[in-house]
Amino acid sequence: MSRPAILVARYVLPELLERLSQHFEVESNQADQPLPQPELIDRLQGKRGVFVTASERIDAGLLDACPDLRAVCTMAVGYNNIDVAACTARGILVSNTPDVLTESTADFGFALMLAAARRITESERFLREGRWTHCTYTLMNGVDVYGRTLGIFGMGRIGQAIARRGALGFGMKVIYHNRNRLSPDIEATLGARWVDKDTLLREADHLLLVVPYSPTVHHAIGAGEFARMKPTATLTNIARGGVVDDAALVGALRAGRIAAAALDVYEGEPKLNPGLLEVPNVVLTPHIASATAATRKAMADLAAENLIAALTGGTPPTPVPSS
Ligand code: 8YV
Repeated sequence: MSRPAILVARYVLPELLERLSQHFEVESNQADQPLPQPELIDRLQGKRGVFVTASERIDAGLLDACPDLRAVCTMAVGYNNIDVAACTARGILVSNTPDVLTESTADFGFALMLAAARRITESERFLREGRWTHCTYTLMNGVDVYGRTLGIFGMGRIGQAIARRGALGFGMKVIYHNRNRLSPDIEATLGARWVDKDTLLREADHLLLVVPYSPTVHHAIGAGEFARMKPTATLTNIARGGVVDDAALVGALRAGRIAAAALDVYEGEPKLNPGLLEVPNVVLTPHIASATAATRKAMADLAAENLIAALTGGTPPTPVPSS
């Protein structure tokens, strides 16, 4: 019997291609340029499985055009780029990569928040541009983190890891808003208190967004929310572009409605709202929250493990909940 054919839609380490080739006829994209949708569909013809990242759009149109697909395995914890209901309706497995990236992503989210609070990237630009002539009382005064109130919007694995960093490492008071409350014992362990969204906005000194993207949270943070935040507050988004109204954020940063922001994800990425490139009080990184070599390898290995199990009669370790 011929071996199933798969497409590895983005770059992976050569040894992982080798591992997949032990089970499948593998077509790869080591050039790692995201495939335009028509080319992705064309290259998926006859394929039983596909390895994707958060960049590839797996929608009903693609699934209709690729009737052989049986498994979509993404190297990401977020999967809003995949129409899971359409996959489920066609009996197609969808998997993601939770847990293996939790700590790296939480580290990065906390680092971004610190960088925004203490104006680290703004200070570096100031120094590199030769503008530092002497120390002054107000030079790059930021806002404190230690002992302040950490607000977390979205309290899943990554949000809880961030809460641990704040409560245990920085003596912070942790409040959170989530669709579902955590159990009392987890709240006690984290020292976290559930609050409604309005309270989260009003009380947080540092607000971190780690909520999974869905239309229900599109522009969950916009002009109205910035108006309710402290003028000394910072906002950090490591969730997904679209959770924040980036145009409203530019306005809030320009007007000083909040002190600073840090973004790893953007509406329309890799393009950004041009205003974000003009305001000094924002830290900008290119969607790298999970990007350590070890964690990227663990994510790719887990996505491949799901693909192998799904297409060889095994049990995929991390299927996403079917819609
Ligand atoms: C991905 C991410 O690695 O896991 C996610 O949801 O956004 C990142 O960790 C990146 O999007 C590439 O897939």
